[in-house]
Amino acid sequence: MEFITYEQDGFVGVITINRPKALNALNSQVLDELNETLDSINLDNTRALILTGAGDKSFVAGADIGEMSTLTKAEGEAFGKKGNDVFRKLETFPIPVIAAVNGFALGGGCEISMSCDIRICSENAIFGQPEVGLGITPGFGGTQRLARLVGAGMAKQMIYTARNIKADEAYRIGLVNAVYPADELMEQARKMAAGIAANAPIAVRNCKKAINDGLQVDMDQAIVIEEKLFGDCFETEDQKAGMSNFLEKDKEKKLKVVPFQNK
Ligand code: DAK
Repeated sequence: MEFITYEQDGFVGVITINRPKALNALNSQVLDELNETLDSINLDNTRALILTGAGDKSFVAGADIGEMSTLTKAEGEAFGKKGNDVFRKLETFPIPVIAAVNGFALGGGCEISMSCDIRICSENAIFGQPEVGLGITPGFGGTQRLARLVGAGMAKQMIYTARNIKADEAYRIGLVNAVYPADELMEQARKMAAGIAANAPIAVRNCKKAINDGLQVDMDQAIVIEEKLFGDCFETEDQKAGMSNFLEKDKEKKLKVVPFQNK
């Protein structure tokens, strides 16, 4: 792979978009490699992912404007589908994905971070949806995910004005969960990922699915989704070990080492 690196650190996988000369902009090759990387992850020994960008200036500065500038309508649609498919794969990936946003997250960069479950960023991070200035709409889910995350009013302001916001404002409006000094960001991301990975893997996966699927439907249907995924946890090694550890007051025995069990 030329533009994506993958590193496995215990139960945590770190994906780095590595095209720093173009501020990690997303061209077709980056999207293809990201897709392949996600497909190749061994879900039996990986419980959380971190997505970040190479270098200290940019997470992802958007879709590649050079590549897009010459696209025909049909090619534009194909490029959009490629991006949307990868972003949706990230969003519905069975395990949690943390975006460690280390600088610019513009256009497709902001959008890819919003396909992740959790966003944390460095103090120099800049978020924005500049597309209307380029004559296009946010096309990798920006109009949909931003409004769901920060509310329609704030999303509309950001998208219509194409104004970028700094890390502290992103934190204030709930776009990111936390802001760290740049040199602490990855350590904090790894710490959070390790904390997730230390919990019962089936339960964590089912929580992700319950939240994602439940948000698409009304509350009556959402509760049914939750009940099913709650029920699915029973009779698993995780559930048996987790509850018996509590009942036996065995603080040393951690369910955290139970390997992922396919039911
Ligand atoms: N694409 C391609 N190259 C980029 C790039 C980008 N988005 N952003 C930066 N680069 C390249 C620059 O061209 C420059 O390359 P060289 O000239 O060195 O070869 C290098 O990265 C360094 O950038 P700068 O020299 O500009 O660095 P500065 O520090 O001066 O400025 C900047 C940093 C991030 C403010 C600036 O680079 C910038 O404004 N970049 C563009 C940001 C942007 O507008 N991003 C949004 C792109 S639009 C679709 C779905 C989705 C999308 C499209 C279609 N469909 C459904 C069809 C998504 C659209 C977008 O993301």
